[in-house]
Amino acid sequence: MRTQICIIGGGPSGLLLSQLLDLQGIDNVLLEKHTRDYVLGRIRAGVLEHGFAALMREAQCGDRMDREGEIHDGIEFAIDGVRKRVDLKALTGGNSVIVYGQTELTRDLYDAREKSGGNVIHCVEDVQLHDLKGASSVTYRKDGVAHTVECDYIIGADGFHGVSRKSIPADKIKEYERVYPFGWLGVLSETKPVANELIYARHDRGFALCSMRSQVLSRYYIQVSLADSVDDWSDDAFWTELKLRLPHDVANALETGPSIEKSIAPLRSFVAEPMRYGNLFLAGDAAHIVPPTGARGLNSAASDIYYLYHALLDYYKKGDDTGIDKYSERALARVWKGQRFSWWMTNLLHKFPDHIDYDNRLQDTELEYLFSSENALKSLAENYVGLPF
Ligand code: RFL
Ligand code: PHB
Repeated sequence: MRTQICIIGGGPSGLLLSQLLDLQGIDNVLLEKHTRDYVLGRIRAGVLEHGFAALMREAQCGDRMDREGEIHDGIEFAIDGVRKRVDLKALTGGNSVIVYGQTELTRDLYDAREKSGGNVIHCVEDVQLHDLKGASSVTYRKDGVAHTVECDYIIGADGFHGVSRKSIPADKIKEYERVYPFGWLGVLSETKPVANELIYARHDRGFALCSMRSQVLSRYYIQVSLADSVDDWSDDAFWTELKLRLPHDVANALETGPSIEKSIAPLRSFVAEPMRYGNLFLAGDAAHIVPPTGARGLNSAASDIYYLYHALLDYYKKGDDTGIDKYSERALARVWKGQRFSWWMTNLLHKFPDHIDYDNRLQDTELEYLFSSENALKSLAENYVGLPF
């Protein structure tokens, strides 16, 4: 089979690019390792930047997001039991975020690809990338049969554990990594969210987050030890610990119920650069990971797709390869800003097991400064709603 672009990975990055290119008549094939149901079963991000939402609309996939997603003009911090609101809209001169689950967004993208007859191939095995600096191709097996896709460019959108990044020679890529000494235990429950806006809680027992997917679906997280497993946490134990970390009025108002999903995610910061090798372009989690505290991961993936889409459009429509040559540099400039913000939010709000008293006092001071300075709050807000592409 021959195509212009072979996309590896059917997560939000790969699907969004596939849809955007297809609308411009740029031929592409998307290879996904798992079934659609498996991909949709992964409960992940919930907060979309306004720029990402605009890209979803451009991909003609924004209708349900605009109908069912909730616009949030602010977030709350709870510092040792005291609630403080960050007015994102006022601080950024009018920008907000949309709370709409990654699951729903991915479902919309799959539906759109299906509707326009997109070539999305699931359950591929043994994906291999060939001749990245020449006549490139991708081989895979499906149902025991070997296939080859010949293409101009390959997009590695296959997440952190994918094959694309690993296909780049080790001496041509530099990896930066920080692993945090704790994880997040997340619970999804069919309960009414405890507040109208997200609450990021800093507490001596550890960080907690109250988030949501809709008015009848809540998402909560607590910081846990890396030694913990999901089996160590019954639903009762989770709710009890969450309440201990929240302000009294929030804890009293919390509606609890059976968890319908419960998982532990380790926290990691990671960047691989450059994001291009020959005809291979990395995008999204394949090239970078952030701890979820700043709600940047999916949004950083979306900004890669924005740069990549425009680069490919210029190349195929105008014969201009500037965007292609500049992709890695442009994408990384924004990726690193997302890294900085996520690292900062993580340091600001978590209990670090290895922190000495000095570090803890600095954390207190950072929070005091943040809520005493409009400029500091503006910086937080402009990063949270998303820096311009
Ligand atoms: P994905 O979603 O990992 O998709 C990659 C796809 O590639 C497939 N794949 C392969 N396909 C073919 N061949 C192979 N060899 C393959 N290997 C892998 C996989 O099956 C998969 O379908 O990467 P993508 O598309 O770049 O999307 C990135 C986002 O998923 C991720 O950044 C966010 O979920 C991160 N994240 C958050 N981001 C936000 O912007 N806001 C948030 O509020 C937010 N919350 C979160 C998060 C991530 C979390 N976890 C679990 C890591 C909360 C959590 C708990
Ligand atoms: C979520 O709802 O899953 C979520 C929201 C905000 C974050 C991280 C995760 O910062």
